[in-house]
Amino acid sequence: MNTQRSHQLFEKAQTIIPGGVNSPVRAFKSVGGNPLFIKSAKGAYLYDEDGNAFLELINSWGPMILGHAHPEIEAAVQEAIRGSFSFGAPSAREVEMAEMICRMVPSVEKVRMVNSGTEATMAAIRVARGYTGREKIIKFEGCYHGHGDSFLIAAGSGVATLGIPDSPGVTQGVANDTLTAPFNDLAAVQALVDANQEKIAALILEPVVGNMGCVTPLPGFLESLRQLCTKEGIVLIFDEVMTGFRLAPGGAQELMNIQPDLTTMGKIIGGGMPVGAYGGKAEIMNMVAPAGPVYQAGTLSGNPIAMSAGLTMLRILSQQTHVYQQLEQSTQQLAGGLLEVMKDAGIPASVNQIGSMFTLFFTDHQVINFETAKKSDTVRFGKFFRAMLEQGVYLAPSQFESMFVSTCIGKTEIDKIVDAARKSVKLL
Ligand code: HOZ
Repeated sequence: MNTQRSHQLFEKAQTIIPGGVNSPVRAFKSVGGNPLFIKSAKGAYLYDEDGNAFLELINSWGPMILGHAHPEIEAAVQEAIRGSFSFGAPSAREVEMAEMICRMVPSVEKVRMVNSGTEATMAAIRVARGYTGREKIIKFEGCYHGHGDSFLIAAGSGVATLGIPDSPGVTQGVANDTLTAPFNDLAAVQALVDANQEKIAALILEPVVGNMGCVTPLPGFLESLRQLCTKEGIVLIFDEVMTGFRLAPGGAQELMNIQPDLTTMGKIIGGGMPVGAYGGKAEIMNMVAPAGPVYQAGTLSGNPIAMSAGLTMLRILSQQTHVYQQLEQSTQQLAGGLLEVMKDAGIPASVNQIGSMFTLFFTDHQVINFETAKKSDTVRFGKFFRAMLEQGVYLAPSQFESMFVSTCIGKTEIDKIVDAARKSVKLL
């Protein structure tokens, strides 16, 4: 495969951008080789600067549920652009977006738009602290909630990929206020709560984790967390940046029938454009300025172009709910096909899959938390990643990320990916 132009761009980028990329996982550090520079994408395919085409399973880390450059979303953006790019003042589309989110997400009564999932989670814990008058938060090892200081303790995703334990630059005070427990371990959460009575403002988690690879909650885990938080006056925050609108129209909370107090959302509500939001019970959201004393603001929040893209995608998803069944079926087939390839080749592997999210772990242990995810053979994953790339399939460049399937992945694409895997395992 000719990657000369990508190679040149990476050489240059490293001299002027830290590590040559604007987000660490993209650097391919844990899988080896140099990152490809993407020129465009359409449907199920990415096209790089050298003209190579890749069937892809990242979908911008979630939002491209309908595939890249969906014609209706493209048209909505073009239409919006004619009315300028940013107002820094309220617009009707923001009201429409808030109505749409409140209608689709069961627990959200009021919502505030921001510009990324990171902003959403940072604001959500500030609001929870303001509401409860408490300072500590609980998060789970391997759950990633963006790069806010409080969340870089035992964070999954890029931090795990690069083997960075906890980031320098996070103060001891912040670290002291962040308590961590293993995912799916209720006893550990109970112990933290018992040891910190009346001190815990919020418990935040990805209800289905995407950032240590895809990890699902064990039966009863979310229900027990809900009960515990209600009993102890702790604000339960679901980070649905990846799962919101993807696992069901109302996200993981609809699928699993659990109502958090606050929900954080991200790129999906921008149809892939830079957007985030946090919302939940009106009583808690009324703490946010100017309704209440907790400050949070942003010139680009509710940006008209991003609102148009996101609204169009959410409208399609809320009207065509059959897509969720289609996504579930195609993802099951794809994940099942890949697992079979590994079994046939005698390679230890396991798959976690829910809706259109899945991870193929190179371990035969069941992966239920970060500890078990780390048992995966990451060197073998790297070889598999590179072999698949050579066959024209672009996987997430880390064992500790979820794959995201779009509606553009049908039988033909699944067969191609499974076939590429059959060829690739010969090189492992
Ligand atoms: N680790 C991020 C997703 N979980 C990667 C985002 C990016 O590189 O764009």
